[in-house]
Amino acid sequence: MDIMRQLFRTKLFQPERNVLRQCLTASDLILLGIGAIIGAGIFVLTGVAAATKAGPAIVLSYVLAGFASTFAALCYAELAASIGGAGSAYTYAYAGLGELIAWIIGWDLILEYGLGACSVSIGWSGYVNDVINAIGFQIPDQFLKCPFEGGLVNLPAMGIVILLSCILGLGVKQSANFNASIVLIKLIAIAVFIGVAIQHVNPINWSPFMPFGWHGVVSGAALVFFAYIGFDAVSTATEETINPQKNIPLGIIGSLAICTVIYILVSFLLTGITSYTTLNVKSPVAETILNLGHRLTAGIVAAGAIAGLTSVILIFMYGLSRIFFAMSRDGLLPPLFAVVHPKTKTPLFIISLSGLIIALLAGFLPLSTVAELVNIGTLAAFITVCFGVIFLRHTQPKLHRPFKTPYSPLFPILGILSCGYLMINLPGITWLRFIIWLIIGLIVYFCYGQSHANGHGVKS
Ligand code: ALA
Repeated sequence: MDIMRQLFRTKLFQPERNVLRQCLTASDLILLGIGAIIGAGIFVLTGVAAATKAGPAIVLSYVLAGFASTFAALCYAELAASIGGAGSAYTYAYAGLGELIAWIIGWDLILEYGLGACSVSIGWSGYVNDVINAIGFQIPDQFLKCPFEGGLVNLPAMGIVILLSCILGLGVKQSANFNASIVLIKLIAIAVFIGVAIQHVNPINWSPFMPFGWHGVVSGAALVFFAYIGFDAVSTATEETINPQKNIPLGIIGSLAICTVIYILVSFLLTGITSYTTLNVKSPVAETILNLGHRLTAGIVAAGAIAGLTSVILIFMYGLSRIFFAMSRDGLLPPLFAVVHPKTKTPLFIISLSGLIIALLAGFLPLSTVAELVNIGTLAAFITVCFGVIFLRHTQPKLHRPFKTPYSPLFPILGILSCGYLMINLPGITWLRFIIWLIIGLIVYFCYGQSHANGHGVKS
């Protein structure tokens, strides 16, 4: 503890301890959003969701999940522009709904971003291994699987998390530039896929369109909702954005709109070029295009998928560090988490610590089954944000709102209902795990957060 205190007092950690660098533009934010949104959802989950849940109607699942996300995104845009803060939904809840609700949402966001980064890094490892195998090399099995799966450690998953933590530590502009280049790769890959797939569509593949009925479409939507998660991470960049009141709504809504169009196109084409029954494989988009005889395109799609997964991990880890930063600045978590390095202007300590923890989890746990926890956590945050818009319009009608959710309270209510509908379609075991996570959070709050809170969050 003494060492910690001394470290905390050193010059390195003193000047402008809690101030981040304001340098992100609207295009940085749109790319940040696309970076966080397009990843395992479209490149991996679409296959299993089409094959086992929705059939060719997976496109409707995407439309449905897109609606739920749009209502939530509009509410996020309103609160981010009028309240601001690096803590996203946590900060809005603090300003409008009080400390305990804010804590619960903050804890919930830690689950979303932490577990999200972790599960996507495990998927990343699988994809990279496929590519390494395809070019004739092999990583020994014990370095690809965690002990629960008969291996020693998942080294690639650990490696990517550590590498991305280092990039995040360098500075937010550096991270945004790195993100922009990998987003470009994935967008090119998607464009190439669309260009090739359009020539191979056979309408017979769309029949029967809804083999599992409407129920299949809805449970498919609850699963592919994962593909939309990430636009909310844009709101964690509020304190690092130039003119956030205008640019954050642009970043959130712009990135979601672009990705929704891409998802509808890709899922429609994917089920049009092959029978949905063939899609339950690890890399459905790349494999389908390979089966059509397009080796080069399949390689480009695989590269795009790896780029996609990389940017998702990067932005989720970015979001996680900013949530920790905001909660710590309000006293709910130890003060060291909010210390900003004077040179890089990034919360270096918490980036390193969370990077280390995520790397360990990714290396030693089989987290794939826990991915649905990310969905339930995110849906809970979305519902709170929609509710926050209705509540704040009522309690603080004069609050300056540079962006307003249209048709309020109708749209926020539709957001609550659609997210709630997706939530109740998640498996019982996911609910149980989520409740256990929240109980652990309440214990931490009552043992630490409540007595250390400094009330700053109320003034956000
Ligand atoms: N939306 C992100 C993905 O699909 C989480 O990987």
